[in-house]
Amino acid sequence: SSYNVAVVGATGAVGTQILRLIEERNFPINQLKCLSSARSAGTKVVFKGQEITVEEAKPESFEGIDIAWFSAGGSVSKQLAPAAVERGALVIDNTNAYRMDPEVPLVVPEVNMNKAKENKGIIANPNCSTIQMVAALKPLKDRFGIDRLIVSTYQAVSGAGSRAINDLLNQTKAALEGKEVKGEILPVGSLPKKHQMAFNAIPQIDVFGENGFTLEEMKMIRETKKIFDDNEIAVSATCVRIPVVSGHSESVYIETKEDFDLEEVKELLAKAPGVVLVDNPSEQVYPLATDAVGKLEVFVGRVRRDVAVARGLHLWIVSDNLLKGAAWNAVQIAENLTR
Ligand code: 11C
Repeated sequence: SSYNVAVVGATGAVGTQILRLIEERNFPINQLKCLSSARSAGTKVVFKGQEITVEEAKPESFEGIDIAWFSAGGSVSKQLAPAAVERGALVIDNTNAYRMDPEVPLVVPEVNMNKAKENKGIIANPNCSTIQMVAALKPLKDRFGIDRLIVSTYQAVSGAGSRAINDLLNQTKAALEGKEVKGEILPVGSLPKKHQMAFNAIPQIDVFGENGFTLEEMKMIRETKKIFDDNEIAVSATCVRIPVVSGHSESVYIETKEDFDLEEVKELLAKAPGVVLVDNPSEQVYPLATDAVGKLEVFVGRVRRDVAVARGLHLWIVSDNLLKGAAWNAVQIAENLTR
């Protein structure tokens, strides 16, 4: 069978990748609707050689739609996902709007695809930095258990959308030409103060909460517990934006419940679905953002035991934040459900 599908946010950084994936992978489509906010309506996109005009997303847009991917921001999802569900669509939502809703499964296929079937019309796609981390940790958690997890991220600007990419490129050019460098988007579009992103590292992704952690950090903490269905796991995060266009990198430290053998850890990672072990330090081989971009997998390397804590393990985890971190995870959920 084939499906009537809608892509909401079709002109955005993630929506563009969803369209590319469902085209390249021949997702079984009967009808495709490209939707967006009023601002981008009228834009044309090309799908399988045909020009499609992007329409403004309205409740009626979802009449007859079977599957709707949403990636046009949380407020659009809050406003329109219920209207899509009422009309019989399955919504796969890329935003933060429904992730912590107890009625909504939060799904990474390699970890908890079984939860997807419990949906009541909406399935949430986790935050990009969470997805790549839990996909890599899943086989280790299953085998050894995890008591504690500390992650520091090195996140690409495409996570903040296509305007943030342009901002980084413009700033870099200005800096190299010796002109004044003025940030326009980052760290947070909606906050008054902007920082230089070119040649910099910014320890703020999204707004700060009262506990001193940013929303991005709290997303990693809460989502990890929900996806692993484990409230006991102690998770802490520091999220940092770096001047990379795409590909999030993460330094992850875990303390396992049971003793582990390092060779077994590597074997488990090497055969885990969706995970590629890239770990040969003597040859300077480890995951790099530049190698991960355009790929669907999560890359893991720098696998080593902590020097002080016997059950402490360090990993370096890299993936394309727009693909496994967003578009691919969302398309993969749909592929698994329709197969
Ligand atoms: C970033 N992780 O890199 C964010 C983007 O909750 O889906 C993803 C925001 C989200 O800026």
